[in-house]
Parts: sequence; structure tokens; C-alpha cells
Amino acid sequence: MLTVSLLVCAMMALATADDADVTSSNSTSNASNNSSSTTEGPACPASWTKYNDRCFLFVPRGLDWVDAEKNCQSSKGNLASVHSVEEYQFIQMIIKQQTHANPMTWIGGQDALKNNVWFWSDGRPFYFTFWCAGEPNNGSGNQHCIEMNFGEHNCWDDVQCSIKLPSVCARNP
Ligand SMILES: [Ca+2]
Ligand SMILES: [Ca+2]
Repeated sequence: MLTVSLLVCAMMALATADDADVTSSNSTSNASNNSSSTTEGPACPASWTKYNDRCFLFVPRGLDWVDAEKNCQSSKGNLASVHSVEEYQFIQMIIKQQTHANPMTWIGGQDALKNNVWFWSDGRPFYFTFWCAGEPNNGSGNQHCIEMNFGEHNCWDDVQCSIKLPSVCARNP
């Protein structure tokens, strides 16, 4: 995947260098296609929003965690992994833009294989966390999936994977 991304970047850089005359029209169309992006590189599919070289999509329909992950995979993504507070705030912003609220929402963290050993469904390393105080508590002994926007601080809670929530997908451009 990384190799492909690098190749695409290299090809785009070459194309830009070769076509100096159309650079201005390219950048104009990129800006209009991707107005909320502050990063360079390939644009995201329609209705996805770019942040830090990934594309994010809020899915309002309530799904359990596994169905939400499968739904993201059907769009070549995974449930979103989160790697910094800035990235978390960006995800919160796209949810708020569409719902005018802060609904509890699935992201891609789970500890279903071994309790309290957390993984992201996209395979990225699990370092950053935004747990609410007292969480994750593995309540009732079977809370293995991460919901965001929990409680008054809109932080993370581990919860039963079978409840139905909106979700956020992330994918490469
Ligand atoms: Ca757990
Ligand atoms: Ca919990």
C-alpha cells in the first residue's frame, strides 16, 4: 500500500513538473474538489474529507461494530484509527458538521482478541488514546469496542460491540 501511495505521489510530482502550463488549473480544481483539505497530494472520493493524507467519512446509519467495519471495507477503508488529539478533533468536527451534535460513534479500536490489548482495525499501531476517566473498564466483562464522543467530555469508552451506532470510516485517497 505504502509503495503504491509513494508511486502515485511520484507520478503526480512528475506530471506536475512536466505540465508546468497546466499547474495553475490543476491546483484550482484541486482546491474546489477538496476545499476542506490543507494537505497536498491526491484528492479524496466525493463526500470523503481529507486530513493528514487520509480520507474520512461519517456514516450516520446505526450499525454494530463489525457491520460498521465491513461497511467501511466495502468502500476500501476501515473504521477510523486515531493518532493525535488534532486528528480526533477533526473527526469530531466532521460529525458535528453533519449532525449538529456529538453522537456516540464507532471508531476502529477493539480488544476482542485479548482483554485490554487494543488494536486498530486498519493495522496501524495503537498509541494515542482519549479514554474517559475510569475507562476502559470492560464493563460486564464484555466491552471490546471503542465508541467516541462518550459522556460530557466526548471522550472514549469501551462498550459492547453489538450496540448500533453511527461510525467513521477512513481510507487512503
Ligand atoms: Ca475489553
Ligand atoms: Ca466502558
